[in-house]
Amino acid sequence: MRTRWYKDAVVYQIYPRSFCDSDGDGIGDLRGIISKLDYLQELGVDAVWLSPIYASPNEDNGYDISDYRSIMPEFGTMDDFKEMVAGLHARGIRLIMDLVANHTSDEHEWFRQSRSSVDNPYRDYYIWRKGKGKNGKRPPNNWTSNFLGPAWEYDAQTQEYYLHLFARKQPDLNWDNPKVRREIADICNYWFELGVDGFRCDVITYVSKTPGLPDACDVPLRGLKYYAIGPNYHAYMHELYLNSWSKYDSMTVGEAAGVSCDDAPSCIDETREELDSIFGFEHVNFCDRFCMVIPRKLNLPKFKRVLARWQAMPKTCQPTLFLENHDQSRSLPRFVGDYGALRKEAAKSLAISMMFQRGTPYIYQGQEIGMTNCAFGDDEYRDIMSINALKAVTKYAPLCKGIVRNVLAHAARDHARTPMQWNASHGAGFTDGAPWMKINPNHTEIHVEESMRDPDGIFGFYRDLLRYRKGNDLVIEGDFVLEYPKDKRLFVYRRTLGARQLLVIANYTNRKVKFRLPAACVDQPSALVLSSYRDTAPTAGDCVLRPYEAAVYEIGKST
Ligand code: TEU
Repeated sequence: MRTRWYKDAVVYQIYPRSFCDSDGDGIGDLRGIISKLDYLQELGVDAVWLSPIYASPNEDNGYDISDYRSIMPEFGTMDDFKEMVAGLHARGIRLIMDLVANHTSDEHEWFRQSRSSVDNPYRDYYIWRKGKGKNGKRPPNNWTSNFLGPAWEYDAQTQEYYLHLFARKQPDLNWDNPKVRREIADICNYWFELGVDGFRCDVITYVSKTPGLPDACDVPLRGLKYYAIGPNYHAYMHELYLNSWSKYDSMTVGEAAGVSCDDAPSCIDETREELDSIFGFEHVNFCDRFCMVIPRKLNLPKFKRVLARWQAMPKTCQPTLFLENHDQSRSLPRFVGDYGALRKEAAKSLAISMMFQRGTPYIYQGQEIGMTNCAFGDDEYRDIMSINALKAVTKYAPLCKGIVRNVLAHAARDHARTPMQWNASHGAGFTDGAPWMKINPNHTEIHVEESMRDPDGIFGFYRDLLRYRKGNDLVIEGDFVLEYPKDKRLFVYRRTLGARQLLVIANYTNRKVKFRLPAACVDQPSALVLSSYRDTAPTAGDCVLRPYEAAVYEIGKST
């Protein structure tokens, strides 16, 4: 029976490589995670989403899988995995694994077979085409890879090209082959039987490609319109639901790059029996992006408008609430900018404005202590996307190197991947050895020990927020009403359920801002639930909000 437990769950994302290293090799691992289970319980999360831990040559840090049924040796063993699952479950925390099924590693056995000859039984597991032009020397179409350059690679063995929407070492699986879809369902069932509670499905909206793979002219990702929610996407998701997800008390969340709010209900409405939820990127994408040379400041009215549209989806559609993940730079510099000495207040203001909306909130490791971006030298980037960008600009447009450096300084995926800051020691409590990537020098001030000790710390704030949220049907299912949509400084909304109301107010600026109580709250008793300042007014009313002051009030209830 599916209980849809995700409707009242807060999920914590772990990027295992950077979370906690137990054996001093500088790389986070499963035993490191096991040592932090009490920490997760103390925070009060209901589930963990674990970025990939399967065998992988690590071209893209595990998002290139070479064996779906085994654990990457750097991360540990199957016994470690079982112990971790038991430890999570003993603490009432569920486990969501990352299902990377749009592509595999080129070192996966399927691909080794596939590339060996045109009549190998695995040939059709991937997308092979003959080249175009005289002697077939041009790629089969003009699509570009998400990681720069053409989306096709020529393979001399059989003199054909294979499609890779990401790195060259990440060939796309051919989901039009029913055998491939059966393999994926079997893989899900294998992990369910090991106790896993659900899947975060990597770029799952890309799995169905338009037949004929036509040339495209969209920018910056040429071809996207021919594979984002392609013609058979819904049929394939429903089939996976029937063959796997529906058989367990599971939850699924799909990474839905290229999907707008208008398309979302068709992907996640409960009646469709496909995915349970998706991550849309409309609210994060208009911030700073690779393709935008100059990083932009947050456009708050637009941000609110996008979020409000997702909130307005039917109640049979579960939104996701997130600002960070392993592909995004940190939310503080990105959504707030110039917070100066008010880092804690700013982090709390962001948390309040996001986590009282309807939906499943996600906290990315380090967000709960307000980790920030890191300054990197060119040779300190570890992400293939950053490395490719620097290589390409050096080769083709050296004069533009400054621009690329600037974009990376704001938007590189590396910012989210610096090791978790547990304490102020040399290895940040992350490792005793040499870390696989740079530790943010600010770990001497920003770290878990400090945050847990501080009575006004961000950690304790998140813990209180999660406690309040748990089981609170007003937060879980109440209606969302955006107030002052055009206001460029304040994010204000109400949640209502019958006669009950919550008022959520967040100042997104480093200035004082006048606040006027929304009409629906006037002349009503109110009580403060949570705020970013210790001495925020105990009842709601017209006031001047301090920089990053944010508060949640129960309305209609007296103090
Ligand atoms: O991400 C897909 C994806 O579209 C992002 O890489 C996107 O390009 C990036 O967010 C822009 O900021 C998923 C994984 O989350 C990512 O880590 C993998 O690299 C990628 O798929 C390939 O598996």
